[in-house]
Amino acid sequence: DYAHLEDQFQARIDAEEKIEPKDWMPDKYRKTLIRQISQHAHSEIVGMLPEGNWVTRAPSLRRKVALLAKVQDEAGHGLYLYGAAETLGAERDDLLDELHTGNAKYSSIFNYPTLSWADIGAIGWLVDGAAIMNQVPLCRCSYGPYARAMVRVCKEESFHQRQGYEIMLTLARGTEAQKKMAQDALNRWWWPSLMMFGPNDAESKHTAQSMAWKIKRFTNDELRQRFVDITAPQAEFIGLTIPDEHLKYNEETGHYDFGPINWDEFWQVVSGEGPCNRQRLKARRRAHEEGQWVRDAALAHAEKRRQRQAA
Ligand code: FAQ
Repeated sequence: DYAHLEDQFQARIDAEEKIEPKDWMPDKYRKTLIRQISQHAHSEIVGMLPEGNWVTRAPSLRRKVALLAKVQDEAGHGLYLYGAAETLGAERDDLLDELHTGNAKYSSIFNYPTLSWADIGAIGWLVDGAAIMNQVPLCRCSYGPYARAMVRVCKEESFHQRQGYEIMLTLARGTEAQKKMAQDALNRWWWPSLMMFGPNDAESKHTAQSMAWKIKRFTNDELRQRFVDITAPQAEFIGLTIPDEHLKYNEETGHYDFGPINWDEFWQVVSGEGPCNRQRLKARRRAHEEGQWVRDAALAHAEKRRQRQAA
């Protein structure tokens, strides 16, 4: 019976076995994974927009090449992740519909605007930095296809993080105006980056079950703390100031203490009312509509090949 199957399933999880697509799994495990993986895929795809805004305005050929490569990597991550969600029985068209109708979530961070070139540095350093912190443990996620997809994604994210940090370093060591631009970008991206890790543990409705199923290996607050601990000395090294008067190394705990997060802002952005939510969804819907001919052509080509093989 179902309870017995569930016990066996949990025993496999406890023994660190990977769960594969054809294995039995509780409905809620499947639903949780489809939710998380598809939100993750949408984040990668929507995440191309803020940076895409600067591809034509990169300050040098070298910067442009790196940025183009990064944005293309994100498209690739989105595709592996939709593929991983499909192994659970989800249909890609349905997932995209959910995104385009505004029903599916994607990371809050991509609803903020990129106002200067320094924002490209700040995104690589902070947003990819936060993404790696969250995704390295996902390489050990109990669901095989998601865990394996994360291995390559993390390698690419780590290159993204370094290119961003290097942009910030260069600006911070540049002219007064460049240093000011870097500081302004850090001021605007710092708090939204901390929000990427999700609500505090006490407010996180999914964490307990996702930890028991070893989908998540650390809680939202644990990963957020780790991110602050690693990033604070990096800011100091390049001579920029994190916009938090409470940020201070705590000798006793061995961690940085930091100030309160504005959760009202977070929930507002998550509910569709952030600075760029409408603009992002509009751009995605338009890209999807304008891509219709590509999907039609691919289907027609596949059909032609099928007929040729049958003949
Ligand atoms: N934004 O109970 P929890 C990237 C929602 S990295 C929007 O804590 P959970 C790379 C959450 O869905 C960014 N919504 O949920 C890149 C839930 O709502 P629901 C993507 C958020 O799942 C870099 C509710 O709040 N990374 O794209 C956010 O246990 C640069 C309650 O929350 C991933 O998706 C948020 N920040 O923990 C690309 C990683 N936080 O679904 C381009 C995989 C929470 O019940 C440029 N995902 N919510 O309606 C995860 O690790 C988890 O899903 C968390 C949330 C940690 C995000």
